[in-house]
Amino acid sequence: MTSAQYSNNLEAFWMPFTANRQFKQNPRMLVAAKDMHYTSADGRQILDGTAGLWCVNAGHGRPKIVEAVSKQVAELDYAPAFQMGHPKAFELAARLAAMMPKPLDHVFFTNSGSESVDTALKIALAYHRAKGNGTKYRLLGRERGYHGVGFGGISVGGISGNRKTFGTMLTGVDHIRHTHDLAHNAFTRGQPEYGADFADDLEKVIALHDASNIAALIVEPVACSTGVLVPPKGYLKRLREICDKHDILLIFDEVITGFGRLGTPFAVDYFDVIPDLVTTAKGLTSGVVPMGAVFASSKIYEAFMNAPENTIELFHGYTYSAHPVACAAALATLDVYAEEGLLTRVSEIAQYWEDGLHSLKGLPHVIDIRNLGLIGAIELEPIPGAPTKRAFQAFLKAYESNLMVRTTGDIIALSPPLIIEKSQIDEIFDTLSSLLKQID
Ligand code: PXG
Repeated sequence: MTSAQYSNNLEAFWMPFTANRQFKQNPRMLVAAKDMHYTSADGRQILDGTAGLWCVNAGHGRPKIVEAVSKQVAELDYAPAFQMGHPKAFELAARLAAMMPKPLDHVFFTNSGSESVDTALKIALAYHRAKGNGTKYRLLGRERGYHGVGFGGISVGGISGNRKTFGTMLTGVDHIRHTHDLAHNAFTRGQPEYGADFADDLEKVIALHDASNIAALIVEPVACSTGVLVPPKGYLKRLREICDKHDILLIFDEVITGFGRLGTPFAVDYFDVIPDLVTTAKGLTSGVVPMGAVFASSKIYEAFMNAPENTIELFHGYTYSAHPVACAAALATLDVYAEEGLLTRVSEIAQYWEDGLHSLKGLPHVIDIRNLGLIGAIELEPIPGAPTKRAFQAFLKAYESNLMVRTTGDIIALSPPLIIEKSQIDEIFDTLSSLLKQID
């Protein structure tokens, strides 16, 4: 068979998180990408309203990153990271550590957000054990949280569809309540005033299990995949205080909020709350090569450094941890971010984004609009008896109208590359405004 014949055969690829049969009847194929646009197989320019899957923060096809990756493949294609090293891994870790507030100054490399989450959960358990607190084995997450698809991530995650068919998952896990409150907070711009007290649910869960049995709480600073739930003012600070009081590690999952999405390098900076561990991926390489990184505080790293010097301190890592090509992509991505001020650029356009997004209030089916930084969500009233159908129609119509959006449930989610221009923000909301008037 020729390569064209192979690519016309859609059967073999079992697509992730996709309605396979529906897609294969009417495929949406992307063949190229540059800056803010994809090119579809039928030759259209599609405005990327989602930075791929929330990852292409620097925009597509950036020459500096392309060049760094090409050069690296030729120079050092692979090097083991177990008991061996290569310079770019250390350079990248040092640069990343310098970007994070102290004391988050150590970096463990992974290949995805899911692996970053599993890594952080394992470090949390092993940390307490290293400190002589081995009974602290329980892990806490939050309802509606998304922490990837590993068994650790779905266990602490709170999205029922991602959990219900996978057996018992991790045991010893519990969840605090989510922060969504349509009755009080519908159409709030930015962070809601109401709801800091939702954090007190953590005290309830601690009272139930006892702090002596709890290792860590993981939350997304802004819960994105579930449909963008913005934390109420004061909520994250309160979680930090409660964790401190009970010697529970706080993990921020910044797989989406990391690398400029909120107008600061990390959500840690935006909310001025410093967790013990931070998980990242996506924007680290602007999606060009898979890579994740877990930031750990010096307190955690030092707790592992007490065993005899010739022993491995943490029995964890991946064949591709600190892969040279991923490191080269990340270093070039950080250069692009720095040269173009992209990690703070969103602070300049966030108001324009918010105004455009909230101009959709009052259109048919719209029951809530939420935003923070360069993230937006439009929640639609579900069609009775057919949840998700209305938003999926919007997704298809948007694609026909040369705009890529994401939908989850009946929520349209937006997170374009950080290089977006005001005219392109207008284009996104003009397209959505006209299609919302057209769908059933
Ligand atoms: N944590 C968070 C907060 C995430 O958003 C992961 C972990 C897992 O990352 P990996 O690299 O293993 O996929 C994510 C991923 C969507 C969408 O449209 C979101 C993600 C992935 C794909 C689609 O909401 N988030």
